[in-house]
Amino acid sequence: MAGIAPIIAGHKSKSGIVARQGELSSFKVVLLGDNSVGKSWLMHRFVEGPINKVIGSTIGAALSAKKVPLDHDMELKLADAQSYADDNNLDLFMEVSARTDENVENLFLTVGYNLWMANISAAELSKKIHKDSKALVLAKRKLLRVPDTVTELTEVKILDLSHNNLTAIPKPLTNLTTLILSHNRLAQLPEIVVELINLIRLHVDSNQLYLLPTSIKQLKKLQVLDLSNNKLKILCIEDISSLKHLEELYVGGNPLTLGVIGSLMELLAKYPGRIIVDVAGEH
Ligand SMILES: Nc1nc2c(ncn2[C@@H]2O[C@H](COP(=O)(O)OP(=O)(O)OP(=O)(O)O)[C@@H](O)[C@H]2O)c(=O)[nH]1
Ligand SMILES: [Mg+2]
Repeated sequence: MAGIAPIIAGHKSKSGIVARQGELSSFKVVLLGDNSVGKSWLMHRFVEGPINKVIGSTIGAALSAKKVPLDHDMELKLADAQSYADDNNLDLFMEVSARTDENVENLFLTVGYNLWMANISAAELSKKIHKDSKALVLAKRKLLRVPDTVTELTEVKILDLSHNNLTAIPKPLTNLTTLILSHNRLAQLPEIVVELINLIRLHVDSNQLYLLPTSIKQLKKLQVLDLSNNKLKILCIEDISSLKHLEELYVGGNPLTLGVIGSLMELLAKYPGRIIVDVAGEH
């Protein structure tokens, strides 16, 4: 399949008012891209559904075209498109097909949610804080970035950012006791996390972590550390054992070496009944 890579820009409605959940939010979206990459099809598929008519070229200016045969067929490989996106620091990369409807709604909703969140004020965001638990749940928002305004909400104790598309997080709140980053695209534990010295629970499961920084030992109050379903091959057992309050450690679903698993078992034997270590896969 040929790669279709429209660039999308947009802005919130003229009123400048950001809608609350359940209210309508309107964005103007502009699809930019080379000729015939599928911009019109994509928009049609999202707005009107299956494409059962011929959509002509969208011409905004005089245009002439000539077909030139290529020496060879060209196919854009997904990996090449991905590295183009990485090299150009594109926030959003996903394979989309207007023909098969793959990811079309996901693409537009991702853009919409992110535009909405990028413009949200601290006052608006603070209305989402759960009064009793002081929890702020921003899970499943298709977020590519955490709104900077989060850092102003110092009363938040529990921050749930799970099931987004985050590759990084901004300086979060030092008062946090629970941080849930599960199911994102983090390749490393954001450096900022080890500064959250009041953390008791840290969930970073189902990301792309390949290393746990040694500075994890700064989190002296940590009781629960969920690292399952990442890409960890090694774990510094010394760092783990220096977490004196650790009660639960989840490392299943990582390609841990046998040596590491052996050391974990030794750790368990050393502190019988204190730490539960789960090395089994998905849980
Ligand atoms: N296989 C496949 N073909 C597609 C898809 N989307 C578009 N096409 C093909 O690409 C052609 C061009 O799509 P358009 O949506 O008209 O492209 P455009 O980017 O709007 O082009 P201009 O308006 O000329 O700039 C269509 O006639 C389809 O044959 C897709 O998801 N899959
Ligand atoms: Mg068009």
